[in-house]
Amino acid sequence: MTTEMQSHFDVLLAEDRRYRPRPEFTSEANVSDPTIYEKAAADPEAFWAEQARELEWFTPWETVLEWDRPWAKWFRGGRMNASYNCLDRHLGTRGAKRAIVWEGEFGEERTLTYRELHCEVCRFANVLKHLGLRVGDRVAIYMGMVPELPIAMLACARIGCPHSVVFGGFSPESLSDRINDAEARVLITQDGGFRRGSVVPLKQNADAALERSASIEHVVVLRRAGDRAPVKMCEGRDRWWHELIEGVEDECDAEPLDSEHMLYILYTSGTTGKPKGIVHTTAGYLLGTALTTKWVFDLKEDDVYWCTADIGWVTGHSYIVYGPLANGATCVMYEGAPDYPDKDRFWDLVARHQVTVLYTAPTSIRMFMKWGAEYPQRHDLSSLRLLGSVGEPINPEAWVWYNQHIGGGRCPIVDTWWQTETGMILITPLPGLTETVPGSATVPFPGISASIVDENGEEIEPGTAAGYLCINHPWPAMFRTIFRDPDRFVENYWARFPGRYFTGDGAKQLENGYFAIIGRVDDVLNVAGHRIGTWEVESALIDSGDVAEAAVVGMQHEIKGQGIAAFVTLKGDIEGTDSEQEKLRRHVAEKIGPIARPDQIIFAADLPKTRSAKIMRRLLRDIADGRVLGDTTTLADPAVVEQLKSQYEAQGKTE
Ligand code: 7RM
Repeated sequence: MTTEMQSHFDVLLAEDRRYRPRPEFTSEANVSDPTIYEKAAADPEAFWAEQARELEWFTPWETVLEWDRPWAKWFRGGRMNASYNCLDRHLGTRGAKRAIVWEGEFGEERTLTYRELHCEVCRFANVLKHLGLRVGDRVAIYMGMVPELPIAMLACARIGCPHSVVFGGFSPESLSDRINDAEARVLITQDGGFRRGSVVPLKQNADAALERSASIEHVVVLRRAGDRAPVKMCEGRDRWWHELIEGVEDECDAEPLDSEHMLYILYTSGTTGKPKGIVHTTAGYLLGTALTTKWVFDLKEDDVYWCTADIGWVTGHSYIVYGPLANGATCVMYEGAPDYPDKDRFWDLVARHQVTVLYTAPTSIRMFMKWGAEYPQRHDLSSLRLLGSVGEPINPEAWVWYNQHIGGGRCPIVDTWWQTETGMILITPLPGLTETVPGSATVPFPGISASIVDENGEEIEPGTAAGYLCINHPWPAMFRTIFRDPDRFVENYWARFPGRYFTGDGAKQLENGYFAIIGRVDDVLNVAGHRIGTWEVESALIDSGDVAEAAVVGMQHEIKGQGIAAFVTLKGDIEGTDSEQEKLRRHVAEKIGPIARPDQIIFAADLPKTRSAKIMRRLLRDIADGRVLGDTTTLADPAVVEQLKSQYEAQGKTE
């Protein structure tokens, strides 16, 4: 941590930077009794059990928690179904209520009531059964933001087939890696998706992926782009969605699944190796996401809720699909880009659909800030009553701008900290109770215990130093393992600080106990709220064939929070030209996906290494951020770093 950062934290708690909940908000809030924290802390299992009774169970559980560290079983003996809880349960009271209000990039609209959504999910679940899928078989889903994506997920959940959703921006190779690891039998995709007016050729990418993925027996293709994305259908393997559902029964019993039945796998970047398959199970996950949705977003019956994430990431899984639908909420879903056709698209959507709760990422907020307040000012945003932030630390300037220009100064902001692994929000304000402070996610959710520890695992006193953020006790939506790699699960998360879950984040507790998250302390970057392993980008660079050695580090980026800087040593006589830079950038984008495209590529004759030949990333980070260089005494060859620095200054170019 830099001294600059230290002073940044000291001012966070200044009196003029505190936002108290307005009494009008508190009096109507879902949670307004502050003793909830003590009650939950006194007996977390009783707390979770009480909340779990709000869900619909086919068979009640026998034990709330079995904790054979780090292996957790929540609600053992219980049977339920996530799709049933998101749909069937609402039919009596909310059948005609809007579940999904979808808008395509070109402005077309589609509304699905709970009854209609139930019907579509049942039909598609029957289709999946007819394709021969049985409980436990995995299904890969590679789609854009269309209603059929949540329909496909809920259909899988209904028949007990874990889904593995792969973000539509990922490359064919990323897709096939994920299919192969999960050994998926069916792939659901679409002809093409729309983004900023152009077509993303999803089916074509899927075809390329399937050249290396033998486990897939059937491909279901949704028609979305039509003539704009011509596809080749592979005889005996590929079928159109609309043909398959024709005449299929619209009733399909929800499978009564064990509480610990695998609901889904979602791949996320780690420190080394390929992305890891994060495994979430049924009952605990649904409880965690449903309860946090209700309490953190203060969700009421007539709210119109919009989470702007893509369902390809965990935020979309937990807070577009499972959490909101379990609450019977009306959810807005938008297919396209925020600047299409113009930079006011989000605000146009908010005003037209009368959105009341908006959940988005700091990267987007910083982008809106840069575009200027004139865009939100074009629209009436007075329907909004609560704002959320997720994915990265939100800088106080962006927080204050969000509050003023989007929230009109009247909406509480919930800065929610959580991870793919945690499944549910863990550190967050409760909007009717918690005094907020721009730049801090505030306090653990009721029933959650978090600490900051030092190198030796000793707890650090609030208001003193920064350290490692850990969660001290199991929570219901926690991931249960890494798919087919239990050793890595233990090693990565539970071994470093015995007795605690290590998040991989650095953080500090302010004097009042509030948590301020600094960012990842491992070799994982957070680019625009998306996790990318430095190792993945390095492998992609090496794979180009031109690179002898590569070291990738994060660099400060005005909008994305973190950008990607790659220090590269080229092979033999390959020259470090502009076109070589462009070639490498393009190669990484093709290999992983456009989100991994490096912002800077710095060619270097040598990389700074210790005498034991470890690349000193700390120094590279200092160079990339233009800081005074840290300690260089352990370098094998101190001249390398000076040379690098001057090379960087001469050729480093940000896109
Ligand atoms: C939900 C999600 C997780 C990483 C996490 C942090 C960072 C997320 C916040 C945050 C500061 C926040 N899942 N992070 N939320 N940092 N304040 N409110 O993003 O698995 O993709 O990423 O994101 O570093 O470890 S994720």
